[in-house]
Amino acid sequence: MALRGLVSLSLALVPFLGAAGSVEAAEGPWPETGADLKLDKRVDPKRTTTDNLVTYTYTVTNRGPETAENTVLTDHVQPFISNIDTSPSPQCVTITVAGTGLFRCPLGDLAPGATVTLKISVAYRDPGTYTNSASVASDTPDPDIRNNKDKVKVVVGGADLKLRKTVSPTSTTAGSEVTYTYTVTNKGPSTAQFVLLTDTLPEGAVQTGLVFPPGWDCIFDAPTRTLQCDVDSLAAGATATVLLTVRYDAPGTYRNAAEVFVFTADPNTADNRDQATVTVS
Ligand SMILES: [Ca+2]
Ligand SMILES: [Ca+2]
Repeated sequence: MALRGLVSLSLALVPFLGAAGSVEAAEGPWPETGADLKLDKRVDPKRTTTDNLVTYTYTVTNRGPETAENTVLTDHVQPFISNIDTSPSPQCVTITVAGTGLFRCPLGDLAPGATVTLKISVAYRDPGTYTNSASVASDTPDPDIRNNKDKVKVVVGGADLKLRKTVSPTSTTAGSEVTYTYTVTNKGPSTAQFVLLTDTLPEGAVQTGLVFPPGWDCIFDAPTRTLQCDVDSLAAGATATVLLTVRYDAPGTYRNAAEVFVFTADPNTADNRDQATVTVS
């Protein structure tokens, strides 16, 4: 399912009053005064790929003993999301500044023992490691601010394509055939969508053969000496090999680079290009 650029915010406010004392009892004595807010933040899944939703879950607990007045949850899950739907909850005000994902959720007054759970689902467009920290605060003094923040990390992978180009033999005589081998590997972790391999050979190259895998579409344009191959998708871990046979009728050193492009975000484009050299005598 294509979720590129899609971000949804769904907030489920679940007040849970009265019973938290027994739930929290194992964590030690409660403070004498103020309102000890506690935030727990989770993300699921912790590893994902571009365009797939990850869900952040926030659990805010008032460990008491007093009511936490004007409690506010803030987070910055960003700057990697393009849009946030603020409609599901009027209690949460989303602030989007130049594509950032700052948001704040006023939770009102939280009674001692109250727990509120919120969920936010986002899709990341770009691969990377995203660490973000949320915090909770109120107008009531908090005897222990160490538990008011929580941060999580999510790793978003793309499709890291690698191209290797070789030529055999590397030296030959004028009019003899040489074969270029293009090996395209998807190092993952996502499926690569819309892969394009292109190579414009040096002047003088005359194509004599072309072999490519099932599912691929390859053409060699003689006037521009350009090879173009594409495939709709290449699974993570998959390798495809294209063989192009040419001859050079004039002596010389022929060197050029081929390149592979992919619609899915590639976290490392340095290995998307490779060159080969053939010497013709
Ligand atoms: Ca606290
Ligand atoms: Ca790459």
